[in-house]
Amino acid sequence: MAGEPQADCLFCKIAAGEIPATIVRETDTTVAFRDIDPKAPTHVLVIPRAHYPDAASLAAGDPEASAAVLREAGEVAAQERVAGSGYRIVFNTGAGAGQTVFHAHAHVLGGRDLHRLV
Ligand code: DGP
Repeated sequence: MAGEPQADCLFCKIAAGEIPATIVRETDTTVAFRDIDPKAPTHVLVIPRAHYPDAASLAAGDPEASAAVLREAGEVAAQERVAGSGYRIVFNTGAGAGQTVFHAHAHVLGGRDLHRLV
């Protein structure tokens, strides 16, 4: 069923506490944790607890969780003190765009000059 945890999903396991991660924020519907391979001083992933393979399917299947992910991305930026200098919220969607984990997630990137980040 749409949104149900998937046994073979890395980020479902992080959301369930079965795999350790450096968690920076949690809500009833989202978890935010530091990326294992950071591309900026602040590089946090925000995921919905519900399993959807990418941001578009999340938005279609659970608009409230989709909005919560965006809201939490902003809260992470404020908490990490990068909101004032500017930051990026990135949703890689599809393998051709660099998506490697097929559980919807927002990258929150900040703390350095991001003009040349594609
Ligand atoms: P993407 O390529 O957009 O699917 O982003 C997946 C990100 O997930 C990538 O930047 C690395 C990160 N990542 C992969 N495995 C782990 C893990 O086990 N723990 C954490 N914290 N991050 C992970």
